[in-house]
Amino acid sequence: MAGKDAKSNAAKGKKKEVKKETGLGLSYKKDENFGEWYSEVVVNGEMIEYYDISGCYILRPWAMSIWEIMQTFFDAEIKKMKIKNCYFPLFVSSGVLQKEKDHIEGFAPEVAWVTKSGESELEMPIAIRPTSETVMYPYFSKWIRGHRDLPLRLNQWCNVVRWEFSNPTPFIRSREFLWQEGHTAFATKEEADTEVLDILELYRRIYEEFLAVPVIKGKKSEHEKFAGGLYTTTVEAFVPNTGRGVQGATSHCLGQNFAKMFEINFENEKGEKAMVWQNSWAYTTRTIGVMIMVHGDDKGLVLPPKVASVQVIVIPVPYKDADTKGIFDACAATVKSLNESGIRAEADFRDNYSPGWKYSHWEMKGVPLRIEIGPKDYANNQVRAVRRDNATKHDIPMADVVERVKDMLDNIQQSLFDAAKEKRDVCIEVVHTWEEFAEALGQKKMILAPWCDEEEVERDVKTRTKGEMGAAKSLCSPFQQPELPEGTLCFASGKPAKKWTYWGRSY
Ligand code: 87F
Repeated sequence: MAGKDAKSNAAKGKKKEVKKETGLGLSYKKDENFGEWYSEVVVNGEMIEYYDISGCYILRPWAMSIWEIMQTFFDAEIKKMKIKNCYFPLFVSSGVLQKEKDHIEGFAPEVAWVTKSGESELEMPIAIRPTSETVMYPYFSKWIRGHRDLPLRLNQWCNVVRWEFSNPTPFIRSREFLWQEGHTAFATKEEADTEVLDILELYRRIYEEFLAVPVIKGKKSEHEKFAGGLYTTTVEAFVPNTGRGVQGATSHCLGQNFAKMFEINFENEKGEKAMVWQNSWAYTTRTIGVMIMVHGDDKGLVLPPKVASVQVIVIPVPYKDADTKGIFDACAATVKSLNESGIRAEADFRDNYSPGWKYSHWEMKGVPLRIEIGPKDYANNQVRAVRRDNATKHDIPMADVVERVKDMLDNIQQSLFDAAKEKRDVCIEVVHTWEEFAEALGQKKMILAPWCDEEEVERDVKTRTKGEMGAAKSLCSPFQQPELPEGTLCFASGKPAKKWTYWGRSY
């Protein structure tokens, strides 16, 4: 594609001095071929580079900077909660990994093993952590003796490997990914319950306040919860283009299952032996994929200001006889005053690209706000600001730049969230019967239905909806339950309904 466009520009004899005058546009449209659009946007937006191992991706600085901004927020918040960071090894012995049979059973095919060093076989294969329950909990058992050792609240920022076989997607489903995993132990269930929700609220804030993606907080069904735990809470996002729900992050109460297995006991205040109550919780680089899918458009990425490493790109627009030096100095001064007031701004002074090329380039990368300074702006002591989210143009007096840019960035952040919420909300369909459910599923909806909450019925829903697009499953029972009038029946079984639950296809 690049070659073709370069040639056509050369043929027109345009801008010979400008290198790489390549077509920057995307070849796929979000609404026409979402899958190809996504692959193209993550690469052209310089988030991802594909790698020669399927399901593994290079996270380029543009993606990593988003991860780091969320990490800085979350890390500070959990430190306020007295949670401490640690680091456990990447490798797990098979004995330790398989100690908790129930937990590992369904996941076993996804575990990657190291079997050789150089040419020699290892005496025992060593697993690469897919999660660290079994890695950490033997040491919880060792470190927890009495009630004064509790709570024990640890977190680690690391990578994990799950050798997935279903279609890999950058950020959304990759064989190696980054996450934080929190693992905590308490003397009482009440403390554990409280933490589960405190962490879930931080996950909601990451999605809603940082990524501008609306999520639904709720509880997973028995079928969808983490099998090793007592209950699982989740923040569920939705991708309107594909009509799929996506588990945004999870916060589990593990109850005492692992404490039993790993003998994590303590002497309580009465001098009796007791078992700890545990939680585990994680969010991953999937967050970034959800944000891209929700906000991206036909011009590329659209980054919410709060996670954009460059919030404002300043582009000089020199013109033949104009005062080029004056324009460049005005750009530098604008960046300086924005930076001094805490706004992440940069100027693109490269002389081998045209202003038009730069506009497309930074649009592709999703920078929330572009500031152009041309001869007329310079003469009038003003700048032109162009919003990435809605392409509106605003002429701003130089003296007001900082204040106005701040307002605009806040406004963009809010507009992105509002637009995403509106788009998601029109995809939510309330149904009461199987016919309505099947119809809504066909229309790629996220479905809210009264449910009897029986595992058998969920399995049945899965079987009845199997097909090319994948089966429907329960996403979560929202904490905010609409009223459920007496006598309401389950959409799938016709038995008395116990709760409202979201259903749909999912990632
Ligand atoms: C894949 C292979 C082996 C998910 C796996 O959600 C084990 C597992 O235990 C596995 N895939 N899980 C569940 C992970 C549960 C839990 N771990 C800590 C979390 C949050 C962080």
